[in-house]
Amino acid sequence: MIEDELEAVVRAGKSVLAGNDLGRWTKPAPNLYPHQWNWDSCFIAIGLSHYNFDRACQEIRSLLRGQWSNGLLPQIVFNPEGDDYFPGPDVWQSHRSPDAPKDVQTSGITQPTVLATAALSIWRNAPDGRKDEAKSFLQETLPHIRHYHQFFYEERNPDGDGLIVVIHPWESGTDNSPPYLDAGKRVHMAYKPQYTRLDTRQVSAANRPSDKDYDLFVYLLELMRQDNWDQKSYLGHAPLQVQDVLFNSVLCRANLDLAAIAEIIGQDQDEPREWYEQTRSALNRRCWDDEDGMYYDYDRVAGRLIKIDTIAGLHTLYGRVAPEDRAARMIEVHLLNPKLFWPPSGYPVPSTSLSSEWFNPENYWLGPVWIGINWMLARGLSSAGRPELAATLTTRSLGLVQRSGYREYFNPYTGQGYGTEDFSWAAALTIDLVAEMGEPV
Ligand code: 9WN
Repeated sequence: MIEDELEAVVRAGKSVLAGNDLGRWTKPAPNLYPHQWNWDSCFIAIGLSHYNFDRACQEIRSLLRGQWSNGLLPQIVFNPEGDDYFPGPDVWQSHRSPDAPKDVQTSGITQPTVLATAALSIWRNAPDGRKDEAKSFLQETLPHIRHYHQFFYEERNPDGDGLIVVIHPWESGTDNSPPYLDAGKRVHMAYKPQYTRLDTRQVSAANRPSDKDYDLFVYLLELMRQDNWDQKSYLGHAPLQVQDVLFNSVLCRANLDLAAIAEIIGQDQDEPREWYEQTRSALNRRCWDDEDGMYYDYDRVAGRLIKIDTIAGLHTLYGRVAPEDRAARMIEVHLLNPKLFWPPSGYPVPSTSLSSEWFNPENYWLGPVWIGINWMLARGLSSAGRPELAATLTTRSLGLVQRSGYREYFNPYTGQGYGTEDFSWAAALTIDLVAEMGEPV
């Protein structure tokens, strides 16, 4: 891309973020997602950190309003003025838990933890004259980040080995990704939940999770709600428990970033380093399949790996989980394979392998490309000593948004965009990718 084109992409990205800005935080999309989402806001803060230090800090402070007293940082902090989203606060009823905050309503589950990574970006990208303020920001946020990570190791670590369990597909951030639908098949639904979907009024049903998937999502929500969002009690009988490779890898990276934050402000780094080691080695022990040369999610209820090739396994690059030999094998055999994750004339990286029986190029997490995923994979490739591949993936991702705009997800063969328009994280992370190329933003 030439300089003018890069400039135009950045300008358009900033205008998407400004359009979705509600003053103190940013919604993920103009209409489809009217509340504040956890990992979306962290990605948004990373983009903002390049050109608006104050607003980036504010994005994170707003998100932290939703933190529970047990450390959980919820998937959604509800906007009292936001409607048209199902399930809303009346369905979640977070106030049933004594741990939930009193002054805001939230959902009762979390999302992949990008908080430490966002805070560290804010410090790194702070203008020279504002480094002291950035350091104070880290001092202010570190206890919250630590408490959030502690939540995982205390409440979601049922085997005590640091392999964190995800109990709801929405918690994974990759909602209808095939491992969740596969694990979902084993959930016995005692009744069919009654509800009305609102998402398919805005986006074609062909591009969204199916009604059957939504039955599973809502059933699991209602089941956990019956336990008043009590983690221990729910984990004792939760019918869906996935030790998700993406989720755990993102946590590994976040632990390293938390350690870096502790170092910057002169605090002890042992705890996050120890958490990182535990989760990294548990992933390598339990989730690596040596025959296939891939990491797979582990179904803790069924007691076995879910051998479906998705982007989850590739996130071990981002999390600095995969040792050199495994990383090299996974990159050659899976990532760069034109039949799996690198469509030769299309757009890498499809969320589910092109050869999987689950693959669908037009439906949500069953195949489309997501900018947030490519961003993590590009960072992962750089960490794995493959900067040239990271650069190629960045260029292809920029080509995608240039072709189709800031859509939510894209067809890996044609680049056609689907889902909402003006998707905030696509805009924010594109700005970050351009900045990482050394271009002004
Ligand atoms: C449920 C907001 C969120 C993202 C998720 C993405 C999608 C929500 C939905 O949108 O999920 O959390 O209603 O489908 O899957 O990753 O955070 O952008």
